[in-house]
Amino acid sequence: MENKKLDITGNEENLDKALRALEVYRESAKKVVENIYNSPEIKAFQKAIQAIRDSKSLEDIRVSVLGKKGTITEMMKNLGSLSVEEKKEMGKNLNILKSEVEKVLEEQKSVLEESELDAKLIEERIDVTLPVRPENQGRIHPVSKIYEEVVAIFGQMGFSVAEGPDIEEDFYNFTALNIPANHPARQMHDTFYLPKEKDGGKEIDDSYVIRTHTSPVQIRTMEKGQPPIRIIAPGRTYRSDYDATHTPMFHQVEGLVIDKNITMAHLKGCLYDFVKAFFELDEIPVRYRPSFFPFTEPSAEMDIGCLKTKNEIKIGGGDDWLEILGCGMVHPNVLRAGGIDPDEYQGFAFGVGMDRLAMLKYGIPDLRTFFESDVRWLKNYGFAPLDESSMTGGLSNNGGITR
Ligand code: 2U9
Repeated sequence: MENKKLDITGNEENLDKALRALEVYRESAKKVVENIYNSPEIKAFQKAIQAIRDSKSLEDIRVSVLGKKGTITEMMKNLGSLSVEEKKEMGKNLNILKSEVEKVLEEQKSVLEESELDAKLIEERIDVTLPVRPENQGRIHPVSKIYEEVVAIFGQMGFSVAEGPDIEEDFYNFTALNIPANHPARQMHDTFYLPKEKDGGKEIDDSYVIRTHTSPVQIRTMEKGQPPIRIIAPGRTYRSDYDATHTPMFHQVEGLVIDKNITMAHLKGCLYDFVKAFFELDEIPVRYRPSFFPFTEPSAEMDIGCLKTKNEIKIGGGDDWLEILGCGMVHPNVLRAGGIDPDEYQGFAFGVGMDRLAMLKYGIPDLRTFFESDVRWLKNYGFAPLDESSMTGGLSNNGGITR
């Protein structure tokens, strides 16, 4: 084919010539392609390639033909030794050969990829009929269970849940609760005091404690708004004590109801309903014994009837009594500290240890084991995560039997 630069800027004749030359070029190029494509060598190559069954061998062949030292690459390198005309002709043909070879290799590559994928899909097929492998499921801690139950019971009675900080100011933990400085109750609480802060070497007067009860939450609630108030304050509390029934961190739930004309009859009705719902019994004998707390006046302790045998306590019947909680009418000083006028409003309050409730309801003998983080213990005493406590759907889900 001619290698003249085509002049298409001249007359019609030149343009005609150029178009014809282009046509001739196309025809000859097509022939070369057809020739190569139909050549026995390419056909044999294609056949050999189609017989290859794995990608690795195919890649080896690609490298041996088209790689840096591959056959075609070497042939391309050798073009330098040919004359200009030969080089042009050979170069063109080699390019066509190269792209044909590439095409054959590519086609086989996708054939192999597809069949390898099919094989993989068959091999890795999921057998949906296999039984599920047992999984290590988490368990709900008995205290969390009690927490949920208590919230469900008081929630149905119209109480809201109030929360507050674990680190408390002395005022909220003691003073506002009618426990002034040097009051013996401060010692009774075995308080953890936080180190006093210093300002330029001078000790700051405010002292902080980790709360010894959740009562500061109620003071904070009273400060925020006027009655009616109907809240429970569940949460962690801290006292320096350690034996089978005491741990330095334990859980309390306290309740507070303040409104006009609230009496001890409301207290009794509310707590009676609570113990019946909590122990999932229709009737429980109860009694109130006079007691003393600085924040309530009068104060009482509530006992429930039970039967104590050698190994267990059966709640709800028998001649024995079990102390379950403390309660009383909120002391006028406490109402005043919370910004509420005791001549206008009265209230009742109660406090109960949630860990103790868990020990009683679920028969767990030693409180210390609650906080040892032993998964074997949790497996035995814990609850299934989806057994939600509710007043309608079952509180403890079969009295704790479905552990
Ligand atoms: C305010 C006013 C009054 C909360 C109360 C008790 C009685 C009580 C103990 C039970 C077992 C603590 O966990 S325990 O050791 N609590 O006996 N608690 S009355 O009285 C309040 C609280 C807040 C503003």
